[in-house]
Amino acid sequence: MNIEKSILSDEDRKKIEYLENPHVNKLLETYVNLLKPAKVRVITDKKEDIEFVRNRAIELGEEKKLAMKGHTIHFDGYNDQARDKANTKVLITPEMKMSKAINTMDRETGLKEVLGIMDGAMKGKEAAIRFFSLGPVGSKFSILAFQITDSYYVAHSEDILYRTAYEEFKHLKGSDEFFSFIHSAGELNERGVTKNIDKRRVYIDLKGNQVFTVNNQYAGNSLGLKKLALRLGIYKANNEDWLTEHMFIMGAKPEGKNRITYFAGAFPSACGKTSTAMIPGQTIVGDDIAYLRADNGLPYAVNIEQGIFGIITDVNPEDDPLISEVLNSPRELIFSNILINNGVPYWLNMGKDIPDEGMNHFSDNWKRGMKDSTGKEVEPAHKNSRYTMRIEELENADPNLNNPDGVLIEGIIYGGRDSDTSVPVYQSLSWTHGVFIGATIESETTSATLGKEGVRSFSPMANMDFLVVPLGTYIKNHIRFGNELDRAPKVFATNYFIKEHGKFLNHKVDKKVWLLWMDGRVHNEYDAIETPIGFIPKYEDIKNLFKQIFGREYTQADYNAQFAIRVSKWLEKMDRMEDIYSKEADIPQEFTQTLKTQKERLKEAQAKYGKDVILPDEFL
Ligand code: SPV
Ligand code: MN
Repeated sequence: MNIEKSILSDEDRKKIEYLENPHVNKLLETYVNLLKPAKVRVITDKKEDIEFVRNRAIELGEEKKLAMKGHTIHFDGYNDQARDKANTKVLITPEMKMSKAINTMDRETGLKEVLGIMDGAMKGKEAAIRFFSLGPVGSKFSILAFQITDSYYVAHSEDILYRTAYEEFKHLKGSDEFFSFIHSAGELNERGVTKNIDKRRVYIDLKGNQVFTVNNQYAGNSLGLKKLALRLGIYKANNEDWLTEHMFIMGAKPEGKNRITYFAGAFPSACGKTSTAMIPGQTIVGDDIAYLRADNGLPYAVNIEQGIFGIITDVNPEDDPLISEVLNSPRELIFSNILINNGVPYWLNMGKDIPDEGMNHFSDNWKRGMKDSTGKEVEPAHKNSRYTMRIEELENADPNLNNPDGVLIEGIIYGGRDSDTSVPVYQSLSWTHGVFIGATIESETTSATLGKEGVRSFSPMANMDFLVVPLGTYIKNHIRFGNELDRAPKVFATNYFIKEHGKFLNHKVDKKVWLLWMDGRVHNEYDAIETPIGFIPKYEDIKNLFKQIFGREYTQADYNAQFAIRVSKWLEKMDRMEDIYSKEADIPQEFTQTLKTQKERLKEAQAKYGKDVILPDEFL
């Protein structure tokens, strides 16, 4: 390896040579010489190496210790608080087809641009070389990942979120079967945050199985293994015969029944995904990304992560008791972009008064009323502020979290945010209808984001931001995956956000009832009512579940308001979908047909009952 001794010490060089992998050598040599760090540290699986990373993040000022043992705070730049969709591009060659909605760029042009920006980006900085496994170590599901970063916050976060796998690279026996991620936060300002945000780029090179990301720190942009690996995984899975999904995995464990039933679920950001994966009394395998494979005719899944990068806004002891417990006790935990006052963390809607000053993502001396350069008042914490923790820290961590065989998936849940159309929970009429439900997920913007409220954004399988294959290919592969199984998972949809007169019709905790109904459906314990949109629960079953779980009275009026089929609203949704999908090439015929028949069923019901809102029991 042609890297100077002053940059790569003999000891670190030996760690690389031990792997006997010419592809690793080449990557290291190429990108160290391009990025020009002052020093390179090779991090193995050894405790002392991991500890070095943790300490280095603090020594370099990327994280600060908080009052509670093990807790640290990291700030991203004021304009680097979420995924940068505009500058995230999929690099393609002329023969590669993509949907129009996917942000693409010619591969050669993109590589030239991003490598140009990366030239010398690590000057004066220290780079960490990391080796991880996406999925349990040694599992047939898993894919290895190589990372170069000059952010020790990134390297530290990845230790919490992923399984370290330096030794696994040795087992590759020289092959190039791994993903690689090259990241630099670029030049930093006096607050230690990325200075050249205008040169922020996230370029996904599908052909090269690699991602280049520069001038950013926010984890959704910077952590190779999270949303960057998700894209490479989607590409690989869709060219093979399995699925890479933006899904949590959780185990449903109804009281008094000696069983566990695993569900995987896809929800767009801020639609209750983590809180579904964390429903009290159940177990969690993962909250963000899953690989699904068929084995002997049955679908199994692993969490590619071992930690949670969760939204902290709205987390409070009443609604999220398990997460709150972790956030309020000593352990290794990174907070990001919240308010710090006297070493104590504060975030939005935490169920406690927030001080009027402190250190936050805007300033070391933030005071209430401060305005940013656009005149907008700066909130104490960012709405997308987060915590980074290990799943095994949670008391509801599932025992199969690291099982290399994965868990058997018996149910799939699609979530959305919809104030006026869908019901709290329903089940698809078939696997293909389930794929249709997933492929028509929408989420509404809320008052908490800029712009108009209630604008619906479309995200098939909550994966729109990450799709790197044409939508038609993706849907076709989904339909095939289930059809080839001996027992496909039952497919459900949830909506926690239905409103009447501007008020939510459900409490946050009600999702437990919907989950246990789905669990019962998987085990054929409940009858259901067939409606044009799918199967909905019967009043008695839901009433009993509310009584059993919360000791709460659930009235027929509650049920009618929540489970009425709002036909014209559904037809509007079908029109929106028709509009979107008519612009896509190669949509499978089964999908188009499902859309057509769903529309027909809705119209027939409208004609038969002569009204727009049909109460559930009318379908009996
Ligand atoms: C999401 O937005 O879906 C997340 C957080 O899980 S991020 O890492 O930004 O993608
Ligand atoms: Mn996510």
